[in-house]
Amino acid sequence: MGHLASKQPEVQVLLLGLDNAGKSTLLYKMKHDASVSTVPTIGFNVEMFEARKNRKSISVTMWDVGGQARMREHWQDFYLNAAAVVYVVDSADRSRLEEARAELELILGSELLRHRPLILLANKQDVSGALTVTELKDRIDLRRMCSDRDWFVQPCSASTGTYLCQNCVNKNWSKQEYFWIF
Ligand SMILES: Nc1nc2c(ncn2[C@@H]2O[C@H](COP(=O)(O)OP(=O)(O)O)[C@@H](O)[C@H]2O)c(=O)[nH]1
Ligand SMILES: [Mg+2]
Repeated sequence: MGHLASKQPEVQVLLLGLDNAGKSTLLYKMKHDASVSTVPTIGFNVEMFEARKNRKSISVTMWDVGGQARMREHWQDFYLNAAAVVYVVDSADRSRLEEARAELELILGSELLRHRPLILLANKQDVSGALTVTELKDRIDLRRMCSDRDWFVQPCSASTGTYLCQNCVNKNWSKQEYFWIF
């Protein structure tokens, strides 16, 4: 087998969401299966890791772009090469849900992201009182927003790794499956 045959497909994924949603925590959990203390992201973090699609390895480059208001104007710079968008919501912060919804609507309105699939991560499910997936779907009308793209909503906890990591206690949803959508 030559080197060409072993060249893996590569995809770029954008990790977006308001500041404090849990994007950086998620990125490092996915990369290292470790809980890392994060500081608010200035600029961006980027990590590559292996995932599987249809039993084939793919190389995923995940961009975690700082979520603070002044960073959001730069999100568009990352849109062009994105195969999919992962939008992280802090399900425990009801006070910012409308802000998160409005920001998502803006993102999905971008021509550059037309037809790109969306995974909405209902993060912080370990916090008691967090909105459930059903409640989130009610509040964020994804069916309307995503009429021209594939989408799904996935509950998770970036801190505990629930539904994210292969070695986590609850591994109904492994890292491999996470990327079926591409
Ligand atoms: N309880 C809980 N806290 C989380 C979770 N994910 C992130 N956090 C915390 O939320 C805060 C913001 O996380 P961070 O990853 O920096 O958010 P970012 O601004 O979106 O990158 C940090 O204190 C994290 O420890 C989670 O699933 N559960
Ligand atoms: Mg961050």
